[in-house]
Amino acid sequence: MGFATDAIHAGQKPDEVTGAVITPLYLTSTYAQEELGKNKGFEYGRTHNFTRAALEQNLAALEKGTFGIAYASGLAAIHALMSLVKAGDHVIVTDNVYGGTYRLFELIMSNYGLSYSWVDTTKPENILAEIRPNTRMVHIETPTNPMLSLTDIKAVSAICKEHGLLLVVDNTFMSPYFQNPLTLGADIVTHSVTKYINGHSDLIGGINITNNATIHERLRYIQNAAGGVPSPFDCWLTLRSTKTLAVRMKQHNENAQKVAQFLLTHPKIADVIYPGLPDHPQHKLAKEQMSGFGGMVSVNFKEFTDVQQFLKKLKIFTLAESLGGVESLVCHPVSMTHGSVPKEKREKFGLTEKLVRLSVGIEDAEDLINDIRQAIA
Ligand code: P1T
Repeated sequence: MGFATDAIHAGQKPDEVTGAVITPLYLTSTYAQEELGKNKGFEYGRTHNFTRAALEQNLAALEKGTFGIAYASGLAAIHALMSLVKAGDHVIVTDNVYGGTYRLFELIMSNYGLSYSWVDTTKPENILAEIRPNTRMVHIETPTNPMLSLTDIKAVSAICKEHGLLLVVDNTFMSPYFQNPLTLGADIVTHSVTKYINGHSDLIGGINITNNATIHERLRYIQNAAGGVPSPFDCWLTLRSTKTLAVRMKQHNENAQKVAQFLLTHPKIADVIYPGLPDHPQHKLAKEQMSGFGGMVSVNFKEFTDVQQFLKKLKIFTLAESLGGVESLVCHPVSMTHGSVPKEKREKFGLTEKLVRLSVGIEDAEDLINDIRQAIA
């Protein structure tokens, strides 16, 4: 099936009891058991929920995967992946990831015997150079948040296969509509469902998707044992959202391209970072491994004072953390999403106080450009 068809139908059959076309919302913490050891396959809400299972099947289909395991947040999904490694193991991570991923790995999980190497994965050979006898996993984010740097998933997958390493790809920025890492050799795809997948800025969620039955079995066990599950209502809302993922992503892409083009010509802007621009250093790779360029645009201003004015004067773009919703947001990563990343570390990959990140929504592109024009003036 095509993406839009799967988005609307995968994991969702009409209800067997009433024929309801929309997957029912099962708000229950537990299930009646007929007698000792006899039940309908549902025992307890943390372990089983029909609405959650429908969402897991739906998102797995969109990522061309077999198994989906849902969580209460994107970070809960990434945290669960750390249960696939153990004390003494080493993980290689893209140097520029979401600040919360950095905080989880470097400031929390490192207290439990895990070690991390922060690597510029835009060059796959840098990964090769960091592999140690105890390396078990490579965790990449592509495109990265907020520098929009790309990693060649196929090339990294070849390295991981040769060295017996698990490859995890955080695909939050592209959504399954524009990029499917499992088809490029990744073992696990992780998403902050909070972002494009849900797309309406009204819930927090996460998902891990894999084709590997052994990984699935372990993650399913951890999902129940550690318990970071999403609420049934959030699963139901997300199912409602994925039905329009294809049309939303097309519009995000179209609007972001227009906004990026407009910013390119502005004298107060030093550079515009968008994988869809021919001068993006990895535009060729973007065209190869993604089927679009997404809705995120980052810009470096020439002066920080202009950044402050710009953020104050925007009217349609809201100054807020998060991204991927239908409404346009603007963020100052250094003081907001990436506050936990030390200055020396972030400046190495170009993240300074002059960088502004735009999550371009699906409003009328002309209104968005006019808003930017008045705020930057
Ligand atoms: O917020 P949560 O659902 O827990 O997702 C964490 C996360 C994981 N991966 C990426 C690439 C992300 O961007 C995020 C969350 N990011 C933001 C809140 C932000 O504004 O960048």
